Amino acid sequence: MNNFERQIDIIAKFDIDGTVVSIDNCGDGHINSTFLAVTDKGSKYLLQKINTGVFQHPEEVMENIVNVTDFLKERGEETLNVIKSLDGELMVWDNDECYRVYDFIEDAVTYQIAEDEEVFKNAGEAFGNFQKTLSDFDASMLHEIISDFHNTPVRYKNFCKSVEKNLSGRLSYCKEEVEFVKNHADTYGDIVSGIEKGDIPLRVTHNDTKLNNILMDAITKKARAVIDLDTVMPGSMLYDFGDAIRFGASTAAEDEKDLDKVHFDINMFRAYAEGFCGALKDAITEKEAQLLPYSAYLMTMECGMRFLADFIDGDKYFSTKYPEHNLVRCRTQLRLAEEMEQSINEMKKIIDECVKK
Ligand code: ADP
Ligand code: GN1
Ligand code: MG
Repeated sequence: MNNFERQIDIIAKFDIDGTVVSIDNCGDGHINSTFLAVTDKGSKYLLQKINTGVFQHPEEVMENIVNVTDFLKERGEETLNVIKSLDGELMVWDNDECYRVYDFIEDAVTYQIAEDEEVFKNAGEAFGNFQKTLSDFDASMLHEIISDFHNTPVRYKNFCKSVEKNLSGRLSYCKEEVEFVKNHADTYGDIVSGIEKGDIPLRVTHNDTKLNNILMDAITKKARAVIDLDTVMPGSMLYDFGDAIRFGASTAAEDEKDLDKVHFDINMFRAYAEGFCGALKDAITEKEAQLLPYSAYLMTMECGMRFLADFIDGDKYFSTKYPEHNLVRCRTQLRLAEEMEQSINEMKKIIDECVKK
């Protein structure tokens, strides 16, 4: 049986309208395998093979998603719609592979790069509203999907272990990058220690706020739905802000090879901050406001060290298209983090203006 036949077989186990006539790759995520399926009745579905290496308890992921999306639907938000299997299950296993199906959200686009400030400001508003809406959601209902997901000191410890083990033998190709990450080791602790001390509140957060995790209306450029809800967990608003900036306030793609093209764009930072802080203004504490600029730097460093650790481990976590892909991604992140460090005061001024408005 080829892949296509296999997927047709799998999606037929879900409660869909009609018989699938075509299946194509879809989207550009680094974790799951995503396909668009169309039936003979013209209905479109999103079939996803859940990465069970990353999500070791997919049933918990699906429970979180159903609870969160039910809550969002009750509040009138457009969101993912889970299609159950004919047996009423949230996912279907095929040997060791685990699949789920969503309605395909039509007439929407995802951006791999923030094309203009308006798009990015709208994204900031959407992620801000997402968090604001979920402030009434009972966090105790959520499973912790990946522990220490944004615990940067723990990420750094794991990074050091990867360097020590050098499983892929690739260490000699990335000495400079490893040095850069190690030289910044004393800058990784401020969010985690703030949470531990009770200075930074835990909220229900998305935790993976890159721009291609929002579906946007192709014509109006307004956000339609926040997607990729696998990592919705208790976290800090600083994670959601910083992670979005690391991806969207860059002048180039996350995997741009020519570093001369990669810069931190302060105007994009302002646009996102206006959208995000505008939506959350009344909720942002003084401490959070103070750390928003740093969160951009920290989430960027963290992602850089994750890409680098994965390169050294031999590409076990993120999907890659060529052998140096994770190293190329790491380099853009380190470049951006370096520029963000230099722009901290400028970022602070912008945040001050945004939270005062
Ligand atoms: P990953 O975890 O691998 O990033 P995502 O859930 O983000 O996977 O999906 C990958 C891409 O598939 C998204 O960036 C988006 O372009 C597309 N996509 C995901 N869900 C839907 C949906 N329900 N409707 C339309 N497109 C979707
Ligand atoms: C992954 O799933 P995706 O591609 O939206 C990763 C994020 C990283 C991002 C880097 C569950 O996001 O944490 O920031 O890649 N998701 C997971 O692009 O690890
Ligand atoms: Mg995604």
